[in-house]
Amino acid sequence: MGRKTGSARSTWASFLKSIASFNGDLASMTAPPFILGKTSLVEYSAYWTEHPKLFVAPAKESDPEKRALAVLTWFLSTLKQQYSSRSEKLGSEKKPLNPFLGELFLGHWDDGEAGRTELISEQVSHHPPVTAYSIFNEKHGVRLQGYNGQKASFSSMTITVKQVGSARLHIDAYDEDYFITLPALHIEGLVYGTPYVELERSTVIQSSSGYFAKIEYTGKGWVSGKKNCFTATLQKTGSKEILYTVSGQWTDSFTIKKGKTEVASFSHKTNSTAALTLRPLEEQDPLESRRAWAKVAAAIERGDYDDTGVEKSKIENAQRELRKKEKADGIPWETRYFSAVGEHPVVDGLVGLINKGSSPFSLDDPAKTNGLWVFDEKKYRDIKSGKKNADLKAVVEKVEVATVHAPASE
Ligand code: HCR
Repeated sequence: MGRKTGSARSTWASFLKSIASFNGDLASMTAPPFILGKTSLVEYSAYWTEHPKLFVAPAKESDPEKRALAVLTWFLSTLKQQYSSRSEKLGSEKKPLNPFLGELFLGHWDDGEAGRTELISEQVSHHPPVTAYSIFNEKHGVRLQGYNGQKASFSSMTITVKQVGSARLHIDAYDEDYFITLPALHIEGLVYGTPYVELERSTVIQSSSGYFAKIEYTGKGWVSGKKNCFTATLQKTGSKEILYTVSGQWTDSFTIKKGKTEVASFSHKTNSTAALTLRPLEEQDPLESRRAWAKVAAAIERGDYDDTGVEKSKIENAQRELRKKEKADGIPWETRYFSAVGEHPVVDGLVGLINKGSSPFSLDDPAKTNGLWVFDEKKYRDIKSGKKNADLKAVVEKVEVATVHAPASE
């Protein structure tokens, strides 16, 4: 158990005992203080685009097969940030802060070549917890949107997490869509007190132009013995011919082959991530994650777990008060950038293609994510043009009032 003290060791042992019977809602899991992360889950959407050049690369390919390969390459490049960056940086996986309803994470990446890529991430549901995001680069006309929640179970000393939801990439110039499913994962290293993520099973990417990629996560490779291994193939939907095979470690490097010939490779060692720009804390509104959680994050940073609890309770109580008020007023919370829709023809079409290609797949029941979430361009434009400012001011004031009046603890 590394360098943990005797009391940390016994806290960890009781934590392991407690999760043996938890209900699958990761947000409700009470983790020992030393495993608490300072980052809210609403921030994790940024992991999709920490390589902006790869994100926009598909738009530069005029051949649909090459575009599909560029999408697959970009997707594979995102896995390390999504699933291992925290354990690499902090020595172990951490339990993220549970986003509150309406929490936002807004920023952008500026890159000489790719231009500006914008990020909008919003907590669109609290029960069950669901985060929606929209990431777009206007210069290259590449747009990603999606939403996700998690369902967890515990057995044989591992937490297994199934992701509900999906992502969708759109390339304006070709009016092309890519439907992307999200990997299941499990947490390894729990017994040693150094949790880290391993991906499992498979994910698929289906394009409207008729290309299908399947990524199989094999964990520790049988031959290499290395962890985080995968093999991916790119085919025309419904065809048996494999156009490209990609294999390697999603945490390190991979090679792309046509038949037996290597045609390209990618390594995280030579592809550094781009820094996300956020507004200074004092300019952010109270719903923005870093501002809202600033006191909690500072308390975690100082290792002051009493204060962490006090500050967390202030936010949680303020949220409870808001929900009560909304109920009393009969005015439910309005998500700022996203809307839940009854049906999604583009996604349905892409899922239809997957099934036509004889890879049976069905979408998650929308009830599991409190609806099918889409980026609402109108809401976004209204906010950008200032049309929605008055409403936002009211919401912000409401939150501030609730925060100020919230009792310090339950
Ligand atoms: C499972 C997880 C919370 C969810 C995180 C998700 C699935 C969120 C959406 C992102 O796009 C991708 C993603 C990456 C993370 O790897 C995954 C987290 C890993 C651990 C965390 C648990 C809630 C932490 C459990 C606490 C342990 C350390 C005891």
